[in-house]
Amino acid sequence: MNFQKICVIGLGYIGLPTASTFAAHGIKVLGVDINSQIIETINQGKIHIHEPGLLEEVQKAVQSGNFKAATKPEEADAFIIAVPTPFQANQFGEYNGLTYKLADMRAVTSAAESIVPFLKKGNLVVLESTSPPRTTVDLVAPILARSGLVAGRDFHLAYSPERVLPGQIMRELIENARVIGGVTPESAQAGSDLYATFVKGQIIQTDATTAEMVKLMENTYRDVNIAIANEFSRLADKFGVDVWEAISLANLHPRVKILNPGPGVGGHCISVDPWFFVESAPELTPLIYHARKVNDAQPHFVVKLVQRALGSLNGKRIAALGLAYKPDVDDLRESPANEVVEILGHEGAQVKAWEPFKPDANMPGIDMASSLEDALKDADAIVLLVKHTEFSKLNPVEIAKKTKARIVIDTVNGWNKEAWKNAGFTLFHLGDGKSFIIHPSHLPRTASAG
Ligand code: SAJ
Repeated sequence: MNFQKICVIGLGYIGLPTASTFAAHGIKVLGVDINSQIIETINQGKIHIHEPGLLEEVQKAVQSGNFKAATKPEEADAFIIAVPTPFQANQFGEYNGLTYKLADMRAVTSAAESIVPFLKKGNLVVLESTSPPRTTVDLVAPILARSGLVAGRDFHLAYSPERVLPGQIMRELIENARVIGGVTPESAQAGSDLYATFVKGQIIQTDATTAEMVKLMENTYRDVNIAIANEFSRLADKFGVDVWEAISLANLHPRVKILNPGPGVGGHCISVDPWFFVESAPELTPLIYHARKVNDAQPHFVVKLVQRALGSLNGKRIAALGLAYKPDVDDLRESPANEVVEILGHEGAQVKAWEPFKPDANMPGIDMASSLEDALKDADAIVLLVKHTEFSKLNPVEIAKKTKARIVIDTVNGWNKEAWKNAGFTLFHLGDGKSFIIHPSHLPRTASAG
């Protein structure tokens, strides 16, 4: 199939890179978003999100005349839907007394509705938004049928999941393998023809529901595996074992690859997508449900660890290092580090947080430090929450000069226990029961000591 003009609906982290990459490869692209400010920004050749390489691509695309943005779609050969699918804020599902989160599909619904007046015979529609299984056939196809045209007979309809990693989107968009699931084999072929415009990775055709499941399975697999690592950290803590040592030894087995425990699972993908399976079939997903619960509870486990290390949290001044949802990114949304800081505050600690990737962030309820020194200055303890490369490189001897704090809680295995001990610190690692056994304040109390 030949594509002269396409409409990309939703100009966020996925839609804008996708739209500008198509335009840079010679296709006329109309980018559509409900936010008129975003439209204005893009038509001026500027961008509203941070992603390396995106600004250059958008500027090139706008200057070439191939890329325009508007608030409404127009007739085109193909339509791509790349809108957010967050949680519903106040509605939860319930099964056997267990509550679970529900996907908010309103943006997908209205994007599909906006296409209806412009849909023509022979068009292609592709859904890219991460969605519960069967969304393409059960939600999108019936909406598009309001045009009088039938998916798979009069026009092509496909689902193609996005699997790019934030920070590397522009490269991964082109190089990653791409799965295209059609409601018919012809729809999958049409989708392949479209993405072959720029995708250099393998393009694999399947059916729409398989493609939806593939995306959810990838992120659920990772979530469940992080949950078991987090549960191992709790067991090791209880049994006086260092979980990091135990994991590295278990991983010597040729068929074992345990992931890293940490303060929890953040971001908008891995902590969200498994719920789409749970919502679609709560009776079939006890493992996925409980893995989510384990990871969601991990910030509370970290707070208990800090409390044990300090004896009490009340009035303690804590320097929290890192607020991003994972190392070396500037994205602070859905971050377990934020949650740890908030809970520490509720428990009576005075926390000052330092995030070098977003020093000016305005986080409600969080006292942001203006520098590492500012965070450390009056601290009683240091808590490492994100393994940013620049934190891993900190020299404990230098840190000792900047703070009176001598207790350090490392939740990500970023620091070497011996080096910090030699510099005069007592360092507690998450999941390291050994550090508590040797710490004098945690020896069992004698009867005389009360
Ligand atoms: N994390 C751990 N332990 C680990 C690995 C990660 O606690 O061993 C935590 C991180 O700190 C972070 C969270 O998990 O809080 C998620 O980070 P991540 O790097 O695992 O994943 P994301 O959310 O940045 O991106 C994922 C990727 N999916 C997979 O690796 C299967 C990416 O390829 C997807 O495109 C993206 O989700 C998405 O958009 O769905």
